[in-house]
Amino acid sequence: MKRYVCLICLLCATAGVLRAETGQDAWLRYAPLKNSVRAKYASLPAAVGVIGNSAVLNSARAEMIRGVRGMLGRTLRSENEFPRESAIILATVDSLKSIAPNLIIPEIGKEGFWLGGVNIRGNLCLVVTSPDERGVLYGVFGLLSRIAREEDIKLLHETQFPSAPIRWVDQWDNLNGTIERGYSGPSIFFENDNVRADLSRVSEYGRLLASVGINGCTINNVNANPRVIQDEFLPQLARIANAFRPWGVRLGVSIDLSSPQKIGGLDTFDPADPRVSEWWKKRVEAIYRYIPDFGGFTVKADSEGRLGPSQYGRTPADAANMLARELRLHGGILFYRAFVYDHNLDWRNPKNDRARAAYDIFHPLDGKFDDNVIIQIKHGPIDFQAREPVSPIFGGLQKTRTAVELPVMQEYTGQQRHLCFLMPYWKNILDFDLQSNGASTLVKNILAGKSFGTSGGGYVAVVNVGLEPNWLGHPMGMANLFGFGRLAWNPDLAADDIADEWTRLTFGTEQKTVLTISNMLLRSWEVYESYTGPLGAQTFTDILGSHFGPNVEASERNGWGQWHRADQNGIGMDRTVATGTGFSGQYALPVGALYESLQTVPDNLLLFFHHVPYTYRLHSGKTLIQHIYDVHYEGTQRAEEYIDQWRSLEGFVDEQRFWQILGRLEFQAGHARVWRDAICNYFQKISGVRDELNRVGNYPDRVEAEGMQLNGYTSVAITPWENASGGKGIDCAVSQGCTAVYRFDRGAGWYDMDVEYYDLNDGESNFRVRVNGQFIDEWVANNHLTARKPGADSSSRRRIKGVALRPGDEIKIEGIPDRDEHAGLDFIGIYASK
Ligand code: GCW
Repeated sequence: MKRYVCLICLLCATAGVLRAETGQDAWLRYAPLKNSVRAKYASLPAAVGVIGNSAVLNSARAEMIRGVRGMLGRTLRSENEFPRESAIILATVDSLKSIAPNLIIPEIGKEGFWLGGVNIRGNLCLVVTSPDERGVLYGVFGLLSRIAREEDIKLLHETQFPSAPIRWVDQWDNLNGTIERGYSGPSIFFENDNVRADLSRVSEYGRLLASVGINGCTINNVNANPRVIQDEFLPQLARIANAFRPWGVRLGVSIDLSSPQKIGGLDTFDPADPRVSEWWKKRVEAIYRYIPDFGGFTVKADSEGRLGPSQYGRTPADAANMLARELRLHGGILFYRAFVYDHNLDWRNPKNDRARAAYDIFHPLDGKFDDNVIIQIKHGPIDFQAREPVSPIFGGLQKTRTAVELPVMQEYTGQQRHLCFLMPYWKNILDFDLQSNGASTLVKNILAGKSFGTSGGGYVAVVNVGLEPNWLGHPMGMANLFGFGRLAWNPDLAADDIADEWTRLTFGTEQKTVLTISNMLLRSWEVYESYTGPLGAQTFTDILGSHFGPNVEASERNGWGQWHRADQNGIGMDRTVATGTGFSGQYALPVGALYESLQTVPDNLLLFFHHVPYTYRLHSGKTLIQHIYDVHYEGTQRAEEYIDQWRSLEGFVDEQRFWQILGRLEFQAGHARVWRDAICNYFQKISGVRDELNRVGNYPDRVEAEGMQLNGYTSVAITPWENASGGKGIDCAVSQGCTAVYRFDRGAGWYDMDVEYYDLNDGESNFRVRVNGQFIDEWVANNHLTARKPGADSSSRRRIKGVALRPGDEIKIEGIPDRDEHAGLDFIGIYASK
């Protein structure tokens, strides 16, 4: 037996980079380097010396040892004293100077680091130093990343420091363990209204965050449960803070502004009432007794049903400052979200515009916020749409610290089911010049405090990792978390460089792997945009429900204000000053004028600013409607191409991640087609203008399920109609199962077959396909989608390749329902194999 175990060990060891990986290690795999590459690091010292003793420095040391052991197969000697040999030295600048007073160390910005080789007491040392302990830890990660990417470290002399002080992530976790807009399993923090007993994933998360320089995390939903700051909960919060502390990640919580009333026994939560501020003072003091380095509060108020200061005629500044004053005494920060708007807007009034809200409310308050208040602003004026202009309020707050809020969790960009690498988008935002005050004011410089001379704000991402081993469900989704951290650290990095770095760390340095994956990442945002919400139409998704599948009309005729105003004549919101809502006037003149004019507005934001007819000609020369058809077909085609691109990496990526990602890409390609057909059919019908290429509504290779010979299955109407091929699907309510039969009537040959089925969240139906009774394929509908009914949120594709068919063959689909999932089908597609 022992011999077999050893043999298995040996096999694992020699399998090298291709050992099975769950994705849990993300970009911190420290995979063994090839022998030929290891030689590059032969001169790396054999010892690591840490000057000082603290949780963060201990993490830095442990990480250094772990990384070198993983990549180079050597275990560094760990020294507590200053080593008497050549060593890697981890120390703050002050402690280093106490040992080597004559050492010349360059100026390093706060939380930054310097990596360099120096001679200390006659020994050549590799120094990782920083003004603060966090920076030492960041330096270690920086050094290890270089080794993992096989870069030279011989002549190191490198200083780095972060662009902005706020580099923070938010989690929208509920205390019951669910996560609002979380797509990767339950919370790593909470379960059953308490903090989880096992917080090992929390410290791992802290490590991932620290590795890209993130220094804070707000752990609970901005739609906050007041219990999170009650006395009995504080010891539990302290456990989370303890798990984060070794990684230099400060803990924050979201609070409910009405807590004094809800849990405090007061009859008010008016921020101007002294009893209210007294109540908060006591809460804050109690929190700091348990968590001396507590980071601060995040506030969502007067927004989507959350109560706020407007109830008492007070402003966000009144509420924010009242809290900030208490936090300030202990070094805490107050994040106040600018996501304040009326979700009961009258849609009949063409002058109403949700996009205006942040500027209208916050601009008049500029200069009134205390210095430890950060106004946290979603990047666009609406809500994480696939394309929006930069929110003008970044230019409208010149005496206030601001942070941009970015969606790592891809709420409106495919929810980690679709590949959508957001760095190219975020770069557009950060590099955008708002030209406030007639001078260059790039968003990244505003955030850094450089444009208007504030003490700097920064970056917040909504991440929503869950208990799934690979954190975000899609291993590729982690590129957005990595990229977020890298951009917050250095917004001058190019999207290509981030893609390249992430791919090397996550999948290895083989050129083919790096090129293939980087290419896929870099075009994925535009691909996603093209089949979901082109030309700045924001989104055509179901805004009233999942935010996942298409539903054009869900945006309209309700108070949410995510209108695109599509009607028989055209699409788009008129946000001009001349004839519309006046939103474009919230930008400084040169930018506002660019958007105001049909001549100069970029095509990709056309429908955000203007309502134009379907026959309107874009700068490209195409009509609006034909553009919509074409980009949906092109985008879907490109999503389809990901599959072969990814398949070309078989053998280059470990099997576990290879198959998992392939599964996601297959789903995406099928779902892109669902999107394409829904949007194109909807607009063809409403506009009355046919697709010049006659693709829309014309599917010669499809057999509608409702048109097959049904046994047990019944035909059901799908709503909205455009979300199913032919507007209908079939449903099996018979527990033993149902069948749908089709007699093949085309020429003999090899065919690929698609079965479009409905995968709901409450059941795992079974499907089988037979040709003339011969078993061909079988699968279980267990994609774990969130949908509760058949439609575009649940529509999934099973592709069966290489089926030999002859005229007259009987194709039979057998469906066996499970619980509330009724083995539903939309259609089968039969295509000549390529
Ligand atoms: O986009 C909306 C989301 C809500 C979210 C809200 C917000 C947490 O659909 O789920 O609430 O934004 O950002 O506050």
